[in-house]
Amino acid sequence: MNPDAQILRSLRGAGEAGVSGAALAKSLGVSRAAVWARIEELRRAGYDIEASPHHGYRLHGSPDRLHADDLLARLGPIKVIGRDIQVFNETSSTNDIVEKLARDLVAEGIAVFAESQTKGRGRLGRRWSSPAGKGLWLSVLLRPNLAPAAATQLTVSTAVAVARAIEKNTGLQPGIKWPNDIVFGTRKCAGILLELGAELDHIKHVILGIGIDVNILAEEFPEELRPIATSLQAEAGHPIDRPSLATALLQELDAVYARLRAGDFHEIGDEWMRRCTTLGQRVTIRVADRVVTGRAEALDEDGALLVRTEHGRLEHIIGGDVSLAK
Ligand code: BT5
Repeated sequence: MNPDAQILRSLRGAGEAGVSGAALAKSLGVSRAAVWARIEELRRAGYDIEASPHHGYRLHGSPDRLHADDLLARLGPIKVIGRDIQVFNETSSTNDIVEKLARDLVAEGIAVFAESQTKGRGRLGRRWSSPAGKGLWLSVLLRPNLAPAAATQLTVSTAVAVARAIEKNTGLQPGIKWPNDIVFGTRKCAGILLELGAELDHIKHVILGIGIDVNILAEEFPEELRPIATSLQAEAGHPIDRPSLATALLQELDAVYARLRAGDFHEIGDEWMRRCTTLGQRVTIRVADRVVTGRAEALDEDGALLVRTEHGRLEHIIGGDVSLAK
């Protein structure tokens, strides 16, 4: 962990008691003057750090900005996801950045955030609106030991992690609409985009893109999204702290990924079913040029949606757009 992350972790750990410059200097193995210089730099980045002769340094507040060192400092012990973090002010799409990292053979677990994306994308080349400083727009590189057909497990697990993080951090209870929407009622507040690098029988890497609308006011959405989108602030009635939501999200992603690797998808699948607003409904699903209508009955062990059609046949659906049937 680098010095800024260590300083922020010590300050957060110490709370109101504060931590002395001498103690920080000792744990970092640098001079007190060097600690002071880092503290000044953190203050310039918006951290409200008090220095007093009695308490040493105390952290009173942090900026509403994502800061890689601060996220690392907040994360605590994780297994894979969040081992390394990068934050960009602006990029085309965080999935593009992670795609490059994947090609450079970077290890799995790195998470890349951007404060804004100029070409955020959804599935099938759709656009994803990603205004600056108002959401969490991130991508994570994974190298799971899964067959390509089981990739839907990752989408389902990610949806569970996103829902858990939102719940933990805001007290709100979002629903999951199969396969990749996090919703309040009929409005979407988060989406998931999985991009695979795969050979016929195994996945080389997965780029897990997640977009969460955090502090966007209803009237700030582009007009075409207003009827279908919502944000956590709009639902909660107050702004949400993005760095702490980002931390909770990485922790929950790490936890579900650990379960998935241990072969415990059924456990995640059960939680998904409890949170899912699609099950039990009559749905219409567009899969490429096919339309399937029926009752959404369950999820199978690969994360596919099982739909009972009018003719009594059970269809396994592994991707597509779901809408409620009339
Ligand atoms: C998704 O696609 O829901 C996947 C969204 C993934 C976005 C993240 S952000 C970080 C990473 N980098 C990227 O470039 N992408 C990922 P899909 O199910 O195809 O939904 C796309 C549709 O959602 C659009 O056609 C709009 O109707 C709607 N939409 C666009 N922006 C939205 C927003 N900010 N909030 C809610 N809905 C939105």
